[in-house]
Order: sequence, then structure tokens, then C-alpha cells
Amino acid sequence: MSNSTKTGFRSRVLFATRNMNKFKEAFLILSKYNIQLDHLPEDKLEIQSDSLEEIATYAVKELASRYPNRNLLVEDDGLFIEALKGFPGPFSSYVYRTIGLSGILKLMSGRSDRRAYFKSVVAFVSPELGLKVFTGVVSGVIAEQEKGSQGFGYDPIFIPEGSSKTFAEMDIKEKNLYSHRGRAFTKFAEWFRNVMLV
Ligand code: ITT
Repeated sequence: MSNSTKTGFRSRVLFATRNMNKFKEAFLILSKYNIQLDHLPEDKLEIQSDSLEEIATYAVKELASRYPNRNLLVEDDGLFIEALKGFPGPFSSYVYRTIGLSGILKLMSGRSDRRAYFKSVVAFVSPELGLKVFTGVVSGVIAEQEKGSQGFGYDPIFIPEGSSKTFAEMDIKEKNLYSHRGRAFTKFAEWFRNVMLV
């Protein structure tokens, strides 16, 4: 019997993201808790806001109007660089697509304060359990140059506290031990397992 059949429809969760890397990382965490994560390759509605919580909450509620009676998840992330007063933060996606990693490294050139953090906000909603928000943060530094070929997005320039490697030099399992996503989805999984008795 497959895992998804065993866990049943009620405890299955739909994760709306266009980013397969995010999905794979989240899938690995939830599978340890016996929670079946299904991929919904759909755009989420992204409002303009300084708050990742507000962006994720709005998006998951809007999704619920299109997919009623389901357990739904969205995740919004940001990279916050201290020396740049939190830039790119909620604009991380736009900044990645425009100036990219080389643009960030240029802005950081000659700066000794390289501290930064990643934040993940996971928003869940279902008719049975209502709305819940989980956050995960990882502190680290911006590398002097791009390193590694795994992962996605800002991974080649972010070194988490406690490691000397960038996220792009780690496989998914190792990245999950440190990452903002690992922390947020672990919080979600512990809560969901308890309420659903998965
Ligand atoms: P969605 O479809 O889920 O929105 P996305 O890739 O657009 O996928 P976000 O808007 O949440 O995701 O992410 C904002 C930016 O931060 C985006 O450029 C990502 O590539 C980047 N990012 C998010 N998580 C990351 C991680 O774990 N490592 C590196 N970059 C990350």
C-alpha cells in the first residue's frame, strides 16, 4: 500500500508553489512525519506588503476560495541582509530575477558586516482546522563569492551559522537541518501530526 493511501485524504496536504525545489525540501521533512504532501503547481496571489506573514496569509486564503475542503499550504520567503537594512526582504523574488546574485554581491562588496537571515512563513488553512502560520529563521552570512551548484535562488551566496558551506554546497537533507524552510515545516509537521493524529 502506498504511503498516500495509508495516510488517507483527510491528512493529505496540498502545497501551492511554482518552485519544485521548495516542494522537494518540504516533501522530505513531511514524509518523516507520515504526512503526504501533494504538489499544486499554481501561482499564488502575491500582494505588496512588508510582511511575509501578511503575504502568505492572504495567498492561502485566496487559494482556499478556489480549493475549498482541502488542507492547503503556501510558503513565502525572504533574504534579509543586515548591512542593506533588510534588503531584499519581501522583494527577494523580484531582486533575484533582476539584479541577481552578482548584483547582491556587488552591493556587498567591501562590506565587513555580512550578516543576513532567511525567513520562511508557512501558511496553512483548512475548513476543519482554520488558519495557522508557522515561521522559520536561519541566521548566517553572505559569502564573498558564489559557491556550490545544488539548491536554488540565493543558495550559492548564503552560509548558515554553524557551517562553513553555502546552502548550494549541501544536499537537501543537510540544508533542511539548518534552513528556514526546515524549521518552519518542522513546526507545521509537529502541530499537524498532533491535531490529525497522523
Ligand atoms: P513560489 O511559487 O512558492 O512563490 P518562489 O521561488 O517565488 O516560489 P518565494 O517568493 O517565497 O518563492 O521566494 C522569494 C525568493 O527567495 C525567490 O527568489 C527564491 O528563489 C528565494 N528563496 C526562497 N527560499 C530560498 C532558499 O531556501 N534558498 C535560496 N533562495 C531561496
